[in-house]
Amino acid sequence: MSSTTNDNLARASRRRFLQGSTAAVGGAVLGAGTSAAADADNLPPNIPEWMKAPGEPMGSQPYGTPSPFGKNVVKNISPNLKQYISASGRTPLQELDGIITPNGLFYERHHGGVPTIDPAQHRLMLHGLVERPLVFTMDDLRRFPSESHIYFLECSGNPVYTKPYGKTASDLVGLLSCAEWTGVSLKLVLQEAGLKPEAKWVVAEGADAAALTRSIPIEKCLDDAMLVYSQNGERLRPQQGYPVRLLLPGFEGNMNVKWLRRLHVTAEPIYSREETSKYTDLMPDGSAREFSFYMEAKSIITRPSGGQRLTTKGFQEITGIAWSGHGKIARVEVSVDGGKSWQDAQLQEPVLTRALTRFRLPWRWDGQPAVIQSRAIDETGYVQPTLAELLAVRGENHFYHNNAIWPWRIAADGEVTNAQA
Ligand SMILES: Nc1nc2c(c(=O)[nH]1)N[C@H]1C(S)=C(S)[C@@H](COP(=O)(O)O)O[C@H]1N2
Ligand SMILES: [Mo]
Repeated sequence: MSSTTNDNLARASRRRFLQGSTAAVGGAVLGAGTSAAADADNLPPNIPEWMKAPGEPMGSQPYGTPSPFGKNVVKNISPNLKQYISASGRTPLQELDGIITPNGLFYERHHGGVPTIDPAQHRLMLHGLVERPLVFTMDDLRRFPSESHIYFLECSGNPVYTKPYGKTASDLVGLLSCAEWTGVSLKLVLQEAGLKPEAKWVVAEGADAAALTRSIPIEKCLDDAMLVYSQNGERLRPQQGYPVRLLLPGFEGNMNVKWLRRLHVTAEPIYSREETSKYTDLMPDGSAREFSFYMEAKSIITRPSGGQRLTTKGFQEITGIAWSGHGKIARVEVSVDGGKSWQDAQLQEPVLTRALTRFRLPWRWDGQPAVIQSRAIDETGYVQPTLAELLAVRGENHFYHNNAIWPWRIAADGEVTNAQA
C-alpha cells in the first residue's frame, strides 16, 4: 500500500472518529452552549480584550511562573503538618500531563526542614574502606563526566496502609514525581577513591538537621546510582537536596539522601535510625522486613480520578501513569467494569526504565455508574496486586510499600470518588 493511500485512510478514520464524537465533546460546535464563566464579548466572532492592547512587558518575570488561572495547581500539603518533624508535600498528579514533574511541583519529604546550603561551603566527604579518602567541592563534582537520565522518585510511605486513604490521586500516590536528573555516576566517584576488597556497603549522610543516614549495598552503588546536582535542566531545588543528592533509581525515596555530605564505605550496614525505627516493616510472623529497597510495579488512573467530575456522556479518554523500581513497564491493563474484564492500554513512548510511563485508553462513558482501575505489569512479569492481596501477605502491621491497585468509582452524576475509601 502506498503511503498516500495510508494517509488517506488515516484521514478518513480520523474524520469518522470526530463525527462520531462531536456531540460528546460538546462546545466545539459553532453556536453551541458556552461555559458559564465566559464573557460573550470575548468569544467568536468578537475580538477578545487581550488582543486589543499589548501584553505584559518582557522582564516583569525574570523567572517564569504559571498562568494566574492555574493557581490551583500547587503541591498538596496537609494543613495539620508538624512542619519540622516530618513534613511532606505531594505532587498534584491529577493535574499533570506526560511523565515529567515540573520542578515547582516535585513532591517534598523531609525529616528536619529544608537547609539553606551555600554551595561554595558544601563538601562531600568520601572515606572508610577506600584507598584514598577524598573531600569534594561542588566544582570537583562538576568536573567529572556528567550524565542525564529520566527516573521516578517515590516515598515508600506512598500511601501508608492506614485509613482513610484519601480522595484524590495526589492524596493516594502523590509522594511520587519524575524528572530528568543530571550528575555523575557514583561508580566513577568511588573508583576515583579506589574501593578496598572488603567494601560491601556505602553509608550516605545528609547535611540537614535530621542527618538522615542510610546504608546502600555496593552493587547498587556500582550500577545506576548517581550523585545529582541538576533536575530538569536547572540546579536542584533546595527542597530536593541542593546542591547535591544521591539518586538510586527505583529504590525507596528515603535512601535518596538529599544535601549529601558524606559517603562512608563499610563492610556492613550501619543500622541507622532510618533502617531500624523507620523503613522496616513488621510481618505477620513477627519478623522485620528490612532493606526492602525496591519500589514495586504500580499504576494509577489520573483522569478521570477522585475529586473530578464527568460532565458529558460519550468519549472520555482514560489516562494515568505506571512505574516500577525493577525496570520498564511492559503492560498496563485497564478495567472499566469493576475488575471483571481488563484491556491493554496504549503506552506513550518513551517507555524508560525506572521512569513514569504514561498510558491511555479511549473509552465511552454511557452515563451509568462504573468502577475503573489500572494495573501495571513490569518487564520482570510482576503484576500490581489488589489491596486485599497485599494485606493477605503482609498483615495488618505493615506500614510501607503499598503498591495496591486504586479503583475509582464514577457515579451516575459523573462524580469520581475513591472506591476503596
Ligand atoms: N538528608 C535527607 N535526605 C532525605 C530526606 C531527609 O529528610 N533528609 N527525606 C527522604 C525521604 S523520606 C524521601 S521520600 C525523599 C524525598 O525526596 P524529595 O523531597 O526530593 O521528593 O528524600 C529522602 N532523602
Ligand atoms: Mo520517604
